[in-house]
Amino acid sequence: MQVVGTATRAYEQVLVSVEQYKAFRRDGFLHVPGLIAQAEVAQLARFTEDMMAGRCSLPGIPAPPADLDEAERRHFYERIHMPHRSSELAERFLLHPRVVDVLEALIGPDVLALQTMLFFKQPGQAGQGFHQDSYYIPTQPDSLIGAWIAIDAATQENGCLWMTPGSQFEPIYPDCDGASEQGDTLLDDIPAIQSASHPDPEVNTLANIALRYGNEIPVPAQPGDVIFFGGHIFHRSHRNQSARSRRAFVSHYCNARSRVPWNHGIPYAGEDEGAAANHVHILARGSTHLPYAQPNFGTPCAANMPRLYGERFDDQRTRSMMGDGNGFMVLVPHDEVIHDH
Ligand SMILES: O=C(O)CCC(=O)C(=O)O
Repeated sequence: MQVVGTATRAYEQVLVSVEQYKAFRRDGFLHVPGLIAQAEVAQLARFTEDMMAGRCSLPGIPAPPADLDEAERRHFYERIHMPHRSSELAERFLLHPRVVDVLEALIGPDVLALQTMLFFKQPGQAGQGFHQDSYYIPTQPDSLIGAWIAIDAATQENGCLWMTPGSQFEPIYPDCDGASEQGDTLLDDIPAIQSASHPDPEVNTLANIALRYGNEIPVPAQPGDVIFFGGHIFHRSHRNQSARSRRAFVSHYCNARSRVPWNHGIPYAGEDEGAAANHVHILARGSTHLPYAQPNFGTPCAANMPRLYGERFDDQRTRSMMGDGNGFMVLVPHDEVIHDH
């Protein structure tokens, strides 16, 4: 396989093993230790400290009022949404090439970057009850995936993620409280749920379904670890019951050939006529027949460096991610595959 283009990647490309790919499909999530360098995680930590101290703010997001004491300031934010649209740093982490390398293997090769969230989760702050991310972010076909970057060490005590392996094969449960229009309503025997994400399992009725699995597991993580999880898996996190922060930077992506009728609740061109919002989301890797946006701050990605991260090949052959025979997931042209059936 020949990689073309004059520029070269300024980082060591991450190869995903076939075993990791299989684990993601089998369990519904994949924990990749140490994917992000400590120096880079420290930048995210500093950014959250600056926000909590009121030293930096983002457009549209109020800063902590000056009369708050330090403890109150630290609890002013629980999470902020879509920081990549106004922060160069957040855009850089959304399009982090090592994260996108893994996404390319798991849901690619074509990857569209949709969303970012910064969780502050200071001591005492709440967790997020059982939910499925595709309930909030529709993609058609549904190829949604989250990448959860640990900024602090996440433990059971300070509210790490908990996953329910196997539940990634569940449909998206529709609701009966109008919180989401998503959900599989055309299939029989899929009950409507109520109060998804509510931490109390008595209130959040998705818990009745999730807890039947009986195999929920904590996923502790170290700073720089990234947990990738599909849009259907049942997952949650508990309140931070420690004296330590549990911050995380979370991004969502889909295959760039999926239609995305979602812009974080913000209207977009053609929405009334049923158009999709792909044109406001950034092409991180590969190519697509659908529209896409450029990154606001020029972070290198397929949208602005197609020869390096986009098309990459001179020929027009169709390629998919497949095992290379040495145990790694790589882009393979279809006509090189030998079919024995
Ligand atoms: O970080 C957390 O506590 C919850 C994150 C989560 O559930 C999500 O991003 O879907």
